[in-house]
Amino acid sequence: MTRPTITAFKASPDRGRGLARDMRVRWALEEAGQPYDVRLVTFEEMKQPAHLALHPFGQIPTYEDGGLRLFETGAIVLHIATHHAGLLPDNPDARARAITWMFAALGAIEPPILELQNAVLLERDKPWNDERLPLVKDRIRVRLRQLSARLGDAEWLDGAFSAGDLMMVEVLRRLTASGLLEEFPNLAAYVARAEARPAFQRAFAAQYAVFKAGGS
Ligand code: GTB
Repeated sequence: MTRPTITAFKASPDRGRGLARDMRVRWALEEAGQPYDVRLVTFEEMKQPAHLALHPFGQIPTYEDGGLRLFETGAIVLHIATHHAGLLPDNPDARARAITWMFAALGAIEPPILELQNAVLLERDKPWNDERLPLVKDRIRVRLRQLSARLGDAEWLDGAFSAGDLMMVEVLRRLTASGLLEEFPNLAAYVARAEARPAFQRAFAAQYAVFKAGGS
């Protein structure tokens, strides 16, 4: 791995709150101690051929390292974790379990959370939204209850902190504004514990600096 370049929003709609998905990649690179460059793109640039060649869906983040070009945060974080120490255990079974948690974050926990964000941001004025919103929130609660039971009093999901925790925490952080996380104190504490990690703090500061430099 040489020095990779990632893409991020030139003007993130989250106003520096570290909720856009470049945060996952920044955090993984910080945990790995891997310096990186960032190319900031506008929404218009993301839909142009140059960016579409990197990301077929015209989104951020992307990841370039030498001749390698990746998109999708799951694939990017897994690539980083595979090429650096610290994000995946050496033991093959423990490694497979950590990767399972990455998939669980993206495949089991994130989808209902995205439904809530669509309901709140894109479907607010639909006549059926008031009726649907409680159903969407309850679907999230089902998953949070199960995750909370599994985590119990443990510090991390499976032994030492791993890319599985990184991805899970990043997905859970998307619930910040909803208040749902606070219904599960061990999950709220889990997220707070992860956010206190120096690597998270560096990643957060780096994305916040982009927002501040935007003059807002
Ligand atoms: N599955 C892909 C992955 O994991 O990499 C999803 C990538 C994705 O959704 N990227 C978003 C994007 O590029 C940015 S993170 N959207 C622009 C587009 O699709 O045109 C999503 C996001 C955006 C804003 C906030 N926010 O303001 O709080 C939070 C998250």
